[in-house]
Amino acid sequence: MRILITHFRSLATRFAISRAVIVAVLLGPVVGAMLAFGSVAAQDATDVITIDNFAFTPPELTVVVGTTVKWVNHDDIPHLVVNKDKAFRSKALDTDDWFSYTFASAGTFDYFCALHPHMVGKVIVK
Ligand SMILES: [Cu+2]
Repeated sequence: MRILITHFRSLATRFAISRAVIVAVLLGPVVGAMLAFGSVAAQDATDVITIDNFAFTPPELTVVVGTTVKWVNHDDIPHLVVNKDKAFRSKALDTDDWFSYTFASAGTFDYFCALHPHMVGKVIVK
């Protein structure tokens, strides 16, 4: 009888493991596809311009209409992002602060830092 119970327990354990394996095998590709789709969608939607050592990188960025561009300040001093034609203007961005703007129409958008006007950049929207 004890042997039978032990045998039953090992069967139950094996069944539980195999069920976990089946769930993992079934869910793996689904979760993988969702993660892949999420990262592709994020890449499509947002482009990042970093502010480092008093410069915008990349200084010139070309995007499609509908793209959100995010500026992130990595410097230890504040910077601003101001469009020459007043389409957008950030607040003063401290270290690791960011500003984003979604480009709803095509055009060339020149911008600069209001605190350091020699810092310039350009977003070309097609
Ligand atoms: Cu600046």
